[in-house]
Amino acid sequence: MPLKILQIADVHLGRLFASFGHYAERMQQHLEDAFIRSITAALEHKVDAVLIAGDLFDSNAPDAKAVDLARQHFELLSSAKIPAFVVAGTHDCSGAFGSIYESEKFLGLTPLTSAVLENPITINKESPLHIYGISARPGVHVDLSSMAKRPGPGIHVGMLHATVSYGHENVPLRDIPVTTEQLSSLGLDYVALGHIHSYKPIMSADRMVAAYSGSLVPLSFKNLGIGGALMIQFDGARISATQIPVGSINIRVESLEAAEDSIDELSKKLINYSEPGTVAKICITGIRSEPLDIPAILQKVSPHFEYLVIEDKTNLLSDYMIREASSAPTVRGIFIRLMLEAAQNAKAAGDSKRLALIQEALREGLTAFERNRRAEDSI
Ligand SMILES: [Mn+2]
Repeated sequence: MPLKILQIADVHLGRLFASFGHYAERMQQHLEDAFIRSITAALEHKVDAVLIAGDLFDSNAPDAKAVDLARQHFELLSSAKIPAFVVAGTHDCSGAFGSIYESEKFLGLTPLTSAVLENPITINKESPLHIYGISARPGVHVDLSSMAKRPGPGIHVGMLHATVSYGHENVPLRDIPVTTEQLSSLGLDYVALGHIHSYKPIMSADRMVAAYSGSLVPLSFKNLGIGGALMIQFDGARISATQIPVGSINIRVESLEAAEDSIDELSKKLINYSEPGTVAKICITGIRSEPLDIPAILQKVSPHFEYLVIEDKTNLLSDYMIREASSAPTVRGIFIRLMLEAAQNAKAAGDSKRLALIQEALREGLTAFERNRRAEDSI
C-alpha cells in the first residue's frame, strides 16, 4: 500500500478579512468551509498523516470559534487514527506572548515548534513514516541541518514554513530563507512547504523535492494564487502530488479604463466582469473631466456580483493639466504645453468647435500616456 499524506498550509483560521468590508464574515465562512473540506478529504482518502506547514492560525490569539473548529476537526482525525502535525508559521509562531501551540492543546495534533529538531517522529511501525519539522522562533537560530535525514527504512518527510530563495532576494530570517540545494541536500523524500499562498512544486534534477500547497482560498485581493490541499503519495521511489481543490470562491482583480464614460456606459462594462459567485475588485483608471460617482455606480452594479469593490484611480483633467504643464521637459510635458497654447488661441479666436476638438485631443493624448505608463508599471 502506498503511503499517503495530506498537506495543507496557510489556512489562516480566524482571519478577519478586513479589506472585504461587509463581506468579511462570508470570507470567514468560505475559509472555514475549505478547512472542513480538507479534513473531510483526509478522512475519505484515509491518509496516513495530515501535515500543516505553518500559519494554521492567522494569529496567536484567534477567536474561540476558530480554535473550536480546529479542535473538533483534529478530534475527528484522531478518532479515525489519522495523526496531524503542524509547524508554526509567521502568523502563529512564538512571539512575545508565546505561540498558540503552547497555550492551547489540540487532541490529535502534534506541534513541532522547536527551531532545532532533536528527533523525527515515527508513525506506522510496519511501513514507517518519519516526520521532520522545525519552526522559526524569535531570536533563535533555525537549524535547518537538524532536519537532515536520519538512517532507517521508510519514508522521511519534512515540514517547513520557509521562503525558497534563489540567493538574490533579501529574505528576512523569520521567513526562513532556504535554497533548493539546501532542501535537496537534507536527503528527505519530500518537504511540505508553507508560506507562499499558491501551489508551487520545487524541482531539483527532475525530482520534486518539496512543494508549496498554497492557501485553501485566496486570502486577499493581492493574493489570488490557486492553492488547496495537496495529496502526496509515496509509491516506492515514486512521489506524486495531486491538488485537491477545497475552496468555492472566485476572486477577480481587474482594471478598467473609464475615460468619459457615463455612469450607464461604465456600469454596463463592469457587469461584463460578473460571473456567478464572483468577488471582484475593479480598479477604474483614465483621465476624466468629471469625477466618478462611485456610490451611484455601485448601486447599479453590485447586485450582479457576490461582492464588488471599486477602486477609483481616475485622474481629473484640470488638476492633471496644471500639474503636468509646469513639470519637467518630457514628451508629455511638451505635448501638454502645446495643447494648452492651442486651446488658448482657439479661445481667443472665439472658435468653440476647435477648442472642443483640442480639449478632446488633450484628453486622448493624456490617456495614451497614462496607458503607456501603466503598461510599463506592470512589467
Ligand atoms: Mn501565510
